[in-house]
Amino acid sequence: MATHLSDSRPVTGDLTIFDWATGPYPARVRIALAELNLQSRVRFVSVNLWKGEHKKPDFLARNYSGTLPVLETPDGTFIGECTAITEYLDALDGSPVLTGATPRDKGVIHMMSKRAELEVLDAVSVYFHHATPGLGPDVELYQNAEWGFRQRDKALRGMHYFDAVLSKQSFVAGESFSMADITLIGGMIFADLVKLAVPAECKALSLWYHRMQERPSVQNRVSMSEPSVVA
Ligand SMILES: N[C@@H](CCC(=O)N[C@@H](CS)C(=O)NCC(=O)O)C(=O)O
Repeated sequence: MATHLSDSRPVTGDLTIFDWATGPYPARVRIALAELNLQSRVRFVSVNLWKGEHKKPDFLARNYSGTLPVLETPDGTFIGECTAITEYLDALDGSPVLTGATPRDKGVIHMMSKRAELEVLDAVSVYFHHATPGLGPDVELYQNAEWGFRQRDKALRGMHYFDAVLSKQSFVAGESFSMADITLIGGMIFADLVKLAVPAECKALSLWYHRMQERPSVQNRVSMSEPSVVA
């Protein structure tokens, strides 16, 4: 279930996630939660991006960066950044399945996840915020369209890179599903939202994304907190 930022209903889960149900970055944590079967422990608090609630002082006190999602742990610690939240969730029962069980796997997964952020997801995000109306004039206080279009082109180059990776292996960081796949899924979700098409020649990337979209964790990410999301 989801409550609103200003709602004071009692906490039902021991983990609280401040997010926006349809956001591409929140999607990453929602997918991780479902993959780890932790949804029932979470209370979602909806923070309205379109109204700029993530830039208001009470939210900035929880996450200096003014971005979603943010996790509040049972001891009242706030953890921002999808990668950090996923690492926290994956470590809860002592047997990580998304972030690597060996030093080698941890390193490779972190590297490929960071690469998916830098080369695709964050680049699409900059394109959205700078070269499109983004979240609207009340929230987008500075825009630089040229920078936005450069980042769009970077994202398209990134898609070609991941197409080459996925033509040689089943998943982004090797032969099993990991946080790195979740990060790239976030990039593809954002690309869909801004109507940035995957280049036709990126067949391995498209086939991988088709497979990813069949995972229940990806399919059910928005409904995880609906219908009580406050718009
Ligand atoms: N590096 C952050 C980025 C988070 C992010 O950009 N979240 C989006 C939500 S889809 C956001 O808050 N955007 C609002 C803004 O940048 O004004 C992370 O990985 O959590």
